[in-house]
Amino acid sequence: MKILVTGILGQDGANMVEYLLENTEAKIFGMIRRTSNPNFVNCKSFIKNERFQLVYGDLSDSISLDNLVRDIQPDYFINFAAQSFVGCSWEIPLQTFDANATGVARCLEAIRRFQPKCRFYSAGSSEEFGDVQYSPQDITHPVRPRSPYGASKAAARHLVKVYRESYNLYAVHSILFNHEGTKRGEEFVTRKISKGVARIYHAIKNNQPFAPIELGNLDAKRDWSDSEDFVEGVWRIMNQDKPKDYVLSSNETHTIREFINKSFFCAGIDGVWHGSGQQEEMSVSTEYAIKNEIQSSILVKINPKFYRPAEVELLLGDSTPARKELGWKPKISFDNLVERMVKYDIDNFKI
Ligand code: F7E
Repeated sequence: MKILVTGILGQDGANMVEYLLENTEAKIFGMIRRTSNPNFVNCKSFIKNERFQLVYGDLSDSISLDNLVRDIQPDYFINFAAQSFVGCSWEIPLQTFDANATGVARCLEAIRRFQPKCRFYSAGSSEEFGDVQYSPQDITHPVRPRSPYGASKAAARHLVKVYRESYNLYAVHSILFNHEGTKRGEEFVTRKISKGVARIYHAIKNNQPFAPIELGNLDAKRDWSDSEDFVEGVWRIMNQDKPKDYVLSSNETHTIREFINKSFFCAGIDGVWHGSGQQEEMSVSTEYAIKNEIQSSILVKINPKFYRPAEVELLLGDSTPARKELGWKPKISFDNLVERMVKYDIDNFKI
């Protein structure tokens, strides 16, 4: 069995490769783009595995995708490559659309022309639901994106459906709600918080002053899971008798503020909130400051530059069908996820 995985330098692609090496006998081809300074930090566990091979390709280059599919003849093509940062998608809307939507069309075309038996997975996003009409959101929720990123993923979803129905391909575009972990990119809010908490934890331990974590909208609500649980769900979605799309989610929602509270709690730092709107701040409690001879007091403050031109205020998934029909269930709770991320960043802290 041969599996082509894209996006392997990122969180999901790397977790997918680890999962496949552990749970299948397949040979895995991991596609990367040519860049002058690639970062293999997420690939340490498998880069030298004899069942793993790095290959060059690019979602913006149909020749590379055609050649890979024609030469490898993969049984599965799992596409986790994307411009995945919503916040940046207003600044690079065309690149976002090219990678996330047209890129998926290029993958589908390569499969249609050179290996139509190949099963294709396109990573859908709860950002497609956007300005939500009801909660919890299931797979039938209307598409109402609020960002160029959300619009690009919605376009990919339509393309997958069109190719599946027109050419009888096994192509799925299942909706992933937010999913995080210790491989998460540092610009996403959860990792920004866990890394910031680790930085402050070490400053306090070494009696040093520290700068606060600067964040945007703390009221947004997200349905967070661990990416390691999701890659198992993706593999189940790819191995049904017939292609069908699902939602993967924790079925719980939490504000950014709750993620912050839990993170400082995990690090043993006692914080209190005060102020409101752009003046809202979290600082160390007076008792904690006295006991630990703290050099600085503000832990979190608002920086409006992290507000988005349009926000998705609430996401809450309903993954009941995936749980009932695929036997999938997330193993890592919200509390475990925060604990794992904060502990990992404290243990691996480097200045
Ligand atoms: O933002 C708020 C921000 O960038 C989460 C991607 O994997 O999940 C992810 O998209 C929330 C938003 O993720 C900061 O406004 C506040 O409401 O971590 P995020 P995201 O936009 O939800 C979906 C499902 C995907 O498909 C995406 O690829 O946090 N927020 N302050 C902030 N966000 C960031 N990044 N930085 C802040 O300082």
